[in-house]
Amino acid sequence: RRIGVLGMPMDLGAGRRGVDMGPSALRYARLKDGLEALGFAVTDLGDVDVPVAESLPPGGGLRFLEPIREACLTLKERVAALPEDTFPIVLGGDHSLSMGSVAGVAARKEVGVIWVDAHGDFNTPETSPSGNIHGMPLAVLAGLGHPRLVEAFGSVDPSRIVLIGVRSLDPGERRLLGEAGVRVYTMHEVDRLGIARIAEEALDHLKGLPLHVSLDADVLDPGLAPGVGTPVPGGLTYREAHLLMEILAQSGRVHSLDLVEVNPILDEKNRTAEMMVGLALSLLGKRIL
Ligand code: DIR
Ligand code: MN
Ligand code: MN
Ligand code: MN
Repeated sequence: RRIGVLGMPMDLGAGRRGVDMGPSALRYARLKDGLEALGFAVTDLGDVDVPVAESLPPGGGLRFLEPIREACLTLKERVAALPEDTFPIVLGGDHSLSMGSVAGVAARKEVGVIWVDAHGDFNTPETSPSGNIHGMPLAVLAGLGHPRLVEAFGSVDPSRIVLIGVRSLDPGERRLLGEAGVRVYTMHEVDRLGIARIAEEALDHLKGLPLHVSLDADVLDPGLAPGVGTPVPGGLTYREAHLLMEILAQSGRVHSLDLVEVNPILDEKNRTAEMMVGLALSLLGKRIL
């Protein structure tokens, strides 16, 4: 029962600054202590080197494509090199880092991906209204998008991806998600079916696969998690989010986790990081009884 924690202090993929401080905020919220209290042997492997925006040339084309690619390649190698018995938790940082973390775990074994997010993160350079790469990582993982990214990180069949909590899709990514055959549970389905049924359906859809969970803080209702760059009203409640994590934990199939998009500059105290740490503990088996 080993856990390796890796920080990825990157804000190059986001439209607003400050999400590079997310790893510090999550550590400050006592992630390591909480995991140790559950009985895990936790090693903090420190941060991956990520250049700060001010040190980079403005450059044309997709914003910060090459430095993001480079940092994500490093993350991919670090994750892929972890011993088989070590559960990686990657602390973000903007969500573009998940290109590296997921490609890293997918290099070790075939995985199913549960992407818990207010957004689809399924834009390509052609469909993106913002040009921000954190709106594209799931498409890249599924093989769609800029060839420099797809060739480095394309690693998951779209039929092995489940999106949960979605309530904001750009028109182009909405079409692409449908065409690719990604299973999408929007907040409409959360309301109609309940999060427990969705969790069970997701586990069934990804039957037989070890799972990677990528948790974007903006899936939570902004009232609970104000420290995010792109808040969208009507998110998961405290109880829905914990129940989702608990049901996934009970499956015993989750093998890796990203905690992303925590922006302490936009937060009230450190509430968002504290929420995310609580959810990580539920995902790793914390129970009331
Ligand atoms: C928007 C926002 N769809 C974009 N995406 C975000 O910029 O592509 N993803 N915030 O988490
Ligand atoms: Mn995201
Ligand atoms: Mn999001
Ligand atoms: Mn196992």
